[in-house]
Amino acid sequence: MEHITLTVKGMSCGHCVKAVEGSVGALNGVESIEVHLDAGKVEVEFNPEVVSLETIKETIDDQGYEVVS
Ligand SMILES: [Cu+2]
Repeated sequence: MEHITLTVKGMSCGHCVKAVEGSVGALNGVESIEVHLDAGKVEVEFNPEVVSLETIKETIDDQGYEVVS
């Protein structure tokens, strides 16, 4: 299991939190996701053998937010 913290731009309210948590949380291989709205951080625990970091980033991107790092 891998644990990463991403910096994500554009999240501003509870709806954004739900959009990111819901979409990433629905991915196969994602064990847990937590959005820290004030800090603009997204913490993800995932199994890299099942889902790639690239897929996680793209999923956040597809929701309309920008993964900065
Ligand atoms: Cu929002």
